Amino acid sequence: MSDIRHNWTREEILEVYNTPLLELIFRAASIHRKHNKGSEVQVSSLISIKTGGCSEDCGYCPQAARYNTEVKAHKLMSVVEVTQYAERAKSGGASRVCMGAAWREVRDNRDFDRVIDMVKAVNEMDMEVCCTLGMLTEHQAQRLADAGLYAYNHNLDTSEENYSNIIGTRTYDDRLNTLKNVRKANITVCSGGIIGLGETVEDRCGMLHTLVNLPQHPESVPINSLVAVKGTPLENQEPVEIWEMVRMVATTRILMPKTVVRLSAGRQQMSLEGQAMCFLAGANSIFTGEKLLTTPNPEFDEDMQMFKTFGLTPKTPFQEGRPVTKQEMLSE
Ligand code: SAM
Ligand code: DTB
Ligand code: SF4
Repeated sequence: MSDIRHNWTREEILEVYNTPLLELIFRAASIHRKHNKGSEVQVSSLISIKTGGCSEDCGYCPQAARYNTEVKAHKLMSVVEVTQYAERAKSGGASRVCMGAAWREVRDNRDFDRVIDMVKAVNEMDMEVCCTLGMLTEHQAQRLADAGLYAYNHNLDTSEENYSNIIGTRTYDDRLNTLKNVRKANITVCSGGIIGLGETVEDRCGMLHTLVNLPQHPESVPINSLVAVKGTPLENQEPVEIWEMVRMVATTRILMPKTVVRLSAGRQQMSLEGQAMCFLAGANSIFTGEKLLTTPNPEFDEDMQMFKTFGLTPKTPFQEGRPVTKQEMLSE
């Protein structure tokens, strides 16, 4: 049977997830090395281009306006500010920049025009550009693609069954519809979720079931571990054990052998040994820089020391080829 499948059942996925731990890690590590360079890790940098004041009610998120958190709202950054951040990220070895906005959805207004200019500017700096801006229409996705956007991040976050316990202001189908619009525009898909929301193992596997059975596997799957922020409804959630993170990473790797599996939020709370297990089990991307969007991340120097200790090297950009924009196609 091929390693790349789109017909996984939930039972099969649960069976993988519940495999005895060391056997699970071994299986995931073997698949990882068969399909990818085991020592290569993609380094991405996050920029919060518009912070806080979001109208959604995502129970985990410090940027939702309705919760009383310490996040200070900030209007959309200027293109110059963004390129300065991107320049710094590049000199630190990042091959991808991800621009995040605390929006429910993109609106066709001047702010979106400015984001288009940001995408063009970072693309010209020879880095892969990713955006996460909330829901998108087909036309908006196409505009981003034409500006040279490489990837779009839009997480399913949890299973369809658990979704309404965490988020009430949009549906699972809304999320899937945006992913469809992103695909149609030929932008690569980045979609994953969070563990530690109070979900069951079945919910984790349910989310992976939806992702793996999409017509095409997402090119990246971020696995976040909840950063419980004071003032959010999930502020008192117990932290997940590192073994759960390892199991989630390993299962994602086995299900989607060629996908970039990103160790996302929650690294600040993980030991070096825990992160080493995750890399062994197939994680091959991280966010670097002292901040994620609003919460702390390990210091850049600590991460570079970790790469040295583990013998990891940062991945260079565009190994899978550059996206061809409509304009380039027309001029050929
Ligand atoms: N507003 C856009 C959206 O919701 O798609 C983009 C930004 S939003 C902050 C991106 C993702 O960050 C969420 O889907 C969620 O998976 C993750 N996230 C947000 N807050 C988090 C937290 N406290 N802990 C872990 N992950 C978090
Ligand atoms: C993703 O899956 N994780 C990143 C990125 N995509 C945009 C965001 C994590 C945010 C963690 C909470 C914060 O820093 O605000
Ligand atoms: Fe808004 Fe995104 Fe946070 Fe939800 S996750 S509240 S949509 S910024």
